[in-house]
Amino acid sequence: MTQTEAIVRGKTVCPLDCPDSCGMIATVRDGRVVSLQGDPDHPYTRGFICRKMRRYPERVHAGDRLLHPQVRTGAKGEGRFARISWDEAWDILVTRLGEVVQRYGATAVLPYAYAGNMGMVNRFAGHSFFYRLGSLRLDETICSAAAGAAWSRHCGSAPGSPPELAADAGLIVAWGINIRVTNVHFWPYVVEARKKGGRLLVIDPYRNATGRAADRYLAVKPGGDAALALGLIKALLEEGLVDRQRLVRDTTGFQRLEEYLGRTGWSGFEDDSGIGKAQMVDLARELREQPRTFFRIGIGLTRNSRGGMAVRAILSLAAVLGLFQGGPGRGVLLSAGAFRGNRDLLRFPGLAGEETPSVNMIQLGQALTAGRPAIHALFVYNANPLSACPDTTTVRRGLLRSDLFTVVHDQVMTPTARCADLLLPATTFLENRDLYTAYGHFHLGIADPVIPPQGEAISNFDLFQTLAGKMGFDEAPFRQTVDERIAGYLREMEGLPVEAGTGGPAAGQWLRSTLANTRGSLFARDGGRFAFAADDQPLEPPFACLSRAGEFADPDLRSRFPFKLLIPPHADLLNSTFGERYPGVSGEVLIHPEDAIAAGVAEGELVVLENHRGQAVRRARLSTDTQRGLLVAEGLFWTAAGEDTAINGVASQKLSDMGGGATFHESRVALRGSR
Ligand SMILES: Nc1nc2c(c(=O)[nH]1)N[C@H]1C(S)=C(S)[C@@H](COP(=O)(O)OP(=O)(O)OC[C@H]3O[C@@H](n4cnc5c(=O)[nH]c(N)nc54)[C@H](O)[C@@H]3O)O[C@H]1N2
Ligand SMILES: Nc1nc2c(c(=O)[nH]1)N[C@H]1C(S)=C(S)[C@@H](COP(=O)(O)OP(=O)(O)OC[C@H]3O[C@@H](n4cnc5c(=O)[nH]c(N)nc54)[C@H](O)[C@@H]3O)O[C@H]1N2
Ligand code: SF4
Ligand SMILES: [Mo]
Repeated sequence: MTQTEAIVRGKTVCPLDCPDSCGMIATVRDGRVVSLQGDPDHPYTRGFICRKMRRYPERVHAGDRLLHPQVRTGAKGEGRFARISWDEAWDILVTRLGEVVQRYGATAVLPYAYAGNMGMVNRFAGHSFFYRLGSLRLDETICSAAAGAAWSRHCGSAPGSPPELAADAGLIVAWGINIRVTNVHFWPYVVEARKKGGRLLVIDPYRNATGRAADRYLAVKPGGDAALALGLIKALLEEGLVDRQRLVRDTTGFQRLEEYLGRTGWSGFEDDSGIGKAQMVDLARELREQPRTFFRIGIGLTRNSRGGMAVRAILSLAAVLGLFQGGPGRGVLLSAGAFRGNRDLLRFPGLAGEETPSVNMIQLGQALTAGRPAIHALFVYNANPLSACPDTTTVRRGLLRSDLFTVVHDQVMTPTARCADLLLPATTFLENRDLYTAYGHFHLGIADPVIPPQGEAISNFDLFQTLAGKMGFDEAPFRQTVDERIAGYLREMEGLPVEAGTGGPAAGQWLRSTLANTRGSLFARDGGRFAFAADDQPLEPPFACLSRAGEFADPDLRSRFPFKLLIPPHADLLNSTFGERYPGVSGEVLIHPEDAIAAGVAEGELVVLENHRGQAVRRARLSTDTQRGLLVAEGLFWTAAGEDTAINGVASQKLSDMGGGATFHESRVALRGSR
């Protein structure tokens, strides 16, 4: 930190679940954070941050920050609480958890946490405690499970390409990713590429902010990416544009995919993707002629019943084009995979006596309302499931159960927090020390606190270390300090440059992974090869192929709920984080003007989206940026207290085809005016 009079500046890292993990500088005056700015020394994020985070100081010092433990005094979900001391809070925690364990067994306790804070220490701070307790486990699938499963199926442990390579690309393909909203620091590399004559192609069912700024936009049908990518490979084969020699040398299993594409007619690829053969042939030629092609693949396109298959097919296309070979402007980036640490050294699964059953976090609603044996204690931290989980209508029903003891540890009064029995105040990242890696680039850093904990807030780490002590757990992980935990994790980390030392870099120093490969093949390091086909997963097709849609193709749901709905992120929210800034705001829904006329809906009007799960209220925005029959509702805005109209109320708990991932972009709904 540097100090002049009462003003202190400290380097820190954005902890939010965002691929960019920005380097930042916090300015503190008289103990208050007065500004957050981008750190110009950060090699990838290079000195700017998004508008959401520029406003973060308001959140740290705002009147609605949770600063003290509180206990419920009103009815469940009513949001009435009374302040208590930490002594009382620990007492309630230890007693109530103890009672549940004694009466029903530890598997009546469910932790629910995700990545509200991506710091490696604080994100995984509770796992050791719940392993030791013997609680139910949580399958952490809500974000990238399908994408990750699909990548490793074909690429093994290969990392992605460094994003900086895209600056030299002749063609950047943004495939199911809204760069200008969810990955804003990639954009300057797009701008650089365009200055040198490069072009941006966006493939998405609606013309999102990135599509509006692109050179070319391709409106694929939702869930139609596998058909499109496979159709492009088929076109390359038919046009004689595939370099067989290279594929035989560098990859395995291509012949099986080739045979499949040869015997499958064009109509399946055209119908599923919504893109005609002629257009696919044109694009295939263009891809073949442009060696400097960079695929930036999003996680968004995996949030449907064919999501894993979409990634598999796109990766197969990338391999046919030779994009895994590396070289100037050429690459494939889904998730960076920049540092390979052993997460057991953060979570300590060895503390568990025996393997206990797990709950897929996407199906929290089902687990709370129909899980057998029943869950009697729910411990939520780092997450806001009543906004971000699918089928929030059912989640709410579960949270309102009178025989459920719910603890919520958070910084603000989220919709989930309103349903707590015991509410615990969490620090923000500005009050913690932690280690941050990234999933959209290849740098890591450590941040020190720039202010002390506010009020009586405590970090996730301190919460669970203290609670473990009070429960009488005294194994070594519960006696670790933050520094010891970081050092333990770094010890086995691959990708860490030697200058990191044993304790990691000094705060404010950014280290680049040695796995960032800017020249050769992405497989060079591990000696693996791209596998087009493999038989090691008997329940999954051996190679990428056409597959059937789930809810979108369901004939019964189709007749009752004519519209397809996507629910992607909003520029001003981070999942549901910052919802407190928009009280009473319902968010918009994009409707094609012809659909709006047919439904009798006018611009700006409040409309109801409903299905067999629930209903959501949004403001109509008429636009040809979406396709006919397709509605798009950006953003997990909170709803007014006690209301059951959050957008994820209509989203399904059904799982994607791989990895147990979510299907947020595959709900059928009906549309009507709200009057
Ligand atoms: N501002 C902001 N930034 C964020 C977030 C946020 O909420 N707000 N969330 C963060 C998190 S946790 C994550 S995981 C990332 C996610 O960021 P992304 O990987 O960008 O994923 P999404 O934003 O869900 O979806 C991206 C695009 O995929 C499109 N899509 C949906 N279905 C399909 C399909 O079938 N095919 C194709 N081709 N496209 C489809 C959507 O319309 C959307 O435009 O963003 C992170 N960054
Ligand atoms: N419809 C739809 N739903 C989605 C998505 C989508 O694209 N569409 N995206 C999905 C994705 S990709 C994800 S990753 C999930 C994310 O879902 P969640 O993990 O529930 O993420 P958030 O909604 O951001 O809520 C994070 C919460 O953690 C709190 N928090 C932040 N830091 C700390 C801390 O240090 N300690 C504690 N105790 N709490 C903290 C924040 O205040 C916030 O309330 O949402 C999913 N939901
Ligand atoms: S949310 Fe993303 S873009 Fe914004 S400051 Fe954090 S890491 Fe950077
Ligand atoms: Mo995510």
